[in-house]
Amino acid sequence: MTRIKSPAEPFRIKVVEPLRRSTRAEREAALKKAGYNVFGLPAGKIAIDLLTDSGTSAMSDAQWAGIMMGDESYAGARSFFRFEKAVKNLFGFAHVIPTHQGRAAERILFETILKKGDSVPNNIHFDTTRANVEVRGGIAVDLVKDEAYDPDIERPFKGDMDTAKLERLITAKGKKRIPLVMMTVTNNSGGGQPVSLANIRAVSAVCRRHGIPFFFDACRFAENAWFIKRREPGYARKSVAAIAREMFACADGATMSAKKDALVNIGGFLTLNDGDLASRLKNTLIVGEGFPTYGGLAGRDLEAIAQGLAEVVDEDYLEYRTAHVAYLGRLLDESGVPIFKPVGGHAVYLLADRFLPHIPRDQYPGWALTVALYREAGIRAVEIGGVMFGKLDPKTGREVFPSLEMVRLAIPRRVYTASHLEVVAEALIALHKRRDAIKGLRIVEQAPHLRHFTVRMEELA
Ligand code: P71
Repeated sequence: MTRIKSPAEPFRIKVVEPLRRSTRAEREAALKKAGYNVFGLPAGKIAIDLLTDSGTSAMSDAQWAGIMMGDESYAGARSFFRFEKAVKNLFGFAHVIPTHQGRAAERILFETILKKGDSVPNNIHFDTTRANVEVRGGIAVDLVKDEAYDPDIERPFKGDMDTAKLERLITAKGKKRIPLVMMTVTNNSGGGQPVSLANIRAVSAVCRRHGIPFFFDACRFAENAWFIKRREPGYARKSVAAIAREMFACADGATMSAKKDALVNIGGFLTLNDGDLASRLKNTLIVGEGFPTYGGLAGRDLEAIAQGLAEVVDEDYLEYRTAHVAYLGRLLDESGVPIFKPVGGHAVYLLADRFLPHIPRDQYPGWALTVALYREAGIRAVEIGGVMFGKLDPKTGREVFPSLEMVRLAIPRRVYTASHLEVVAEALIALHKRRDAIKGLRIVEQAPHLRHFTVRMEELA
């Protein structure tokens, strides 16, 4: 399998952390105790952890140096101003409000602007965004182009929103019931696919025409900008930083989980142009997160974000990053393991319904695959399918499933080498050969929102 070449890491390793081994019996016991939910596993019993790329990056020497330089003043810390400058430099909005992570930015935003019954369009909402809309009685509407749901068409920008669907929604609901339009870059629930600048401009034009604010869910903005540079005509010679600025110039603001493309372990922010709204958001922030110059973070965290934002737009890094993820995709694809195509920016998504055609959707094939992968190889992945996004239809009492049933192998940034990816590919190829032995599951216990985090399951005989 090493015929396919892996990209060379554009860094050398200065600090290491041992990987842990476990026996199959230990993993079996851990699964049982966790209710067959990989979120419940102790990380000490995991060999390679691909649960998420969020908050799992390795920081650079310059970021660690920044940690020592953190100014921990309650108000007006030097670190805040450095952070604010770094965010403004790439995002270009007038106001920057730190939060402890992305979902706090979402909560504060929706708490302030969303009324019961309002609709919030997005290309596809990720789980926390959807939950933050829905817990306030809002309706989260996914308006991505249909091609996003076809895992086989190789198109460059499968994260693009369908502007005709957006126009129809605005006509149907009225612009007063749509407090904002969001756009997730890259589109995490749809295979980590990028959105083109042409589409960003088109969506922005629709929003401006109707006077509806347009916000990015910007977690993976740098990976998105890299794909624009590589795939969209006219951008090959622009810098990723310039492309990012061009993206954000089309919008009114953004929520950001810094745990992804700011290369840090914790943090987030809200950034926007509207001064009145910024003041209202800060009032909400003070009640729940902290004073507006730290927003639930330590000064050192703000330093690390500022430095991370400078590093993430480095083009050697982004070329390696996307090639590294694509390398795992190619190893799997060449061996007939079904994956979503093309490979996204931060993860390879397995097509669980094709991997396990003998398991019906109501026995959660994606979830079953995460259990099997851990049991066999100590590798942790996450289901992005029927458990994460399934809904009970109040009329029929039956579960309605999202169209894609996937398992995401999210690759932490600067953490694993190409050899680790080869171990993952080998385990999955072996599992695919023995797939008939994998069993479906049923839900024993679940929470009303974001059930995947705490659900308890039982394997079916
Ligand atoms: C990811 C996560 C974090 C996560 C979520 C569910 C299970 C496991 C891990 C978080 C996102 C995201 C997008 C597009 C907002 C958030 C929230 N993603 N928007 O993909 O992907 O950010 O975690 O900092 O609160 O693993 P937050």
